[in-house]
Amino acid sequence: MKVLKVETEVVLVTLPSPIGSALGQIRDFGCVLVTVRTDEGLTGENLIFTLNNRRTAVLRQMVDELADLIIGRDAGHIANFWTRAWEDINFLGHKGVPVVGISALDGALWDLAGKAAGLPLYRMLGGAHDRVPIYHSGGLWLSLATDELVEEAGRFAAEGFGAMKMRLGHADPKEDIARVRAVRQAIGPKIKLMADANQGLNEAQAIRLGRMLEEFDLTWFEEPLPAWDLEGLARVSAALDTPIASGETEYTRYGFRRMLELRSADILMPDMQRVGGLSEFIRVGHMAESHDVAVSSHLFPETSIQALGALSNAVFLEYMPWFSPLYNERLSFADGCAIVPERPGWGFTFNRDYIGHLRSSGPQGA
Ligand code: SMN
Ligand code: MG
Repeated sequence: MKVLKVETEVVLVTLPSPIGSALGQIRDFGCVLVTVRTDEGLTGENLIFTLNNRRTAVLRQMVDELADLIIGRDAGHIANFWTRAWEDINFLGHKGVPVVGISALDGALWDLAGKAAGLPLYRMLGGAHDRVPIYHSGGLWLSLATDELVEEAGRFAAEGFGAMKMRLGHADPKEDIARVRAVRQAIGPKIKLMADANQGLNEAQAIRLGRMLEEFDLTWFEEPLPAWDLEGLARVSAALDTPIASGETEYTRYGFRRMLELRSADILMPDMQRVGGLSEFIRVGHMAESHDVAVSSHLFPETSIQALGALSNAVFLEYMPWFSPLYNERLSFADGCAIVPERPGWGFTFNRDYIGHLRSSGPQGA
């Protein structure tokens, strides 16, 4: 099966209301939808995005300009594409937009491979679990007042979520502590709670805040430090009993190898578009397993679930429903877990009606 062509299109996905995090306010997402077409009529799909639609055109251009590496080639030679693309991006660099471009095509090729084999990707990659514990990440934002936080946490618990994540980042750490205390009191001791600082602290602040957070039995304390400070993160990790989760802003096996060597984090959380696609997510997952380190995921629940379903050391899928309306299918849940779809490929296909509606009504139609 040969690749005939690669199509990209941009859609703007807008949140019902803006949300606040230490990364700043988030209003919408510029999504680049990628479709790889083959001579046998099968198509592979994938998506990448930018926050607040900033530089979406740059991402799209990156994918368009990597497409020549797969057109006319065997669609099943995914590792071959990856290696050639790695050489091809050398001049621009092995992080950032070039890697996101590789991720986009890698994922679409895997979707094709799964569809061609009639298998969900987690089975093609070895099949470790048919369900993965989830935590609700689509809420508990910094922009909520404490009473709103408590109300939302109670609602997630009532909906059956056994784990959820809140955000940290108030100028006064006492305010962060008060908010974590309020949420913990609202959900009780059994529901798992994570907290994400989104890189907002320095080493001393992170250790201090982390120590104050120990009493709330957090499942993890996420991204306390700027993403580049892996040595500092290792020191924060060593100083605290609470597990540290990080890696959503890290790239490829080389970035994660360094995190593992330094023991920067207890839980790695590859982001499907930054890590280098499904190929690299799995490489990182296996490398983490060889260090007895756990993996979670970052955003992209519909695709990340196939990676985590293939990894024995997977602990949690981040459930963030931002892009769910772009698909025809929905994740299904049971007992605090998401069920790994048994449909071929990702098991999620683009909802062309909804995408058509977004493209005709949105300012970004392209
Ligand atoms: C996050 C990342 C990007 C946008 C919003 C929230 C956050 C997470 O770090 O882990 O979900
Ligand atoms: Mg995070």
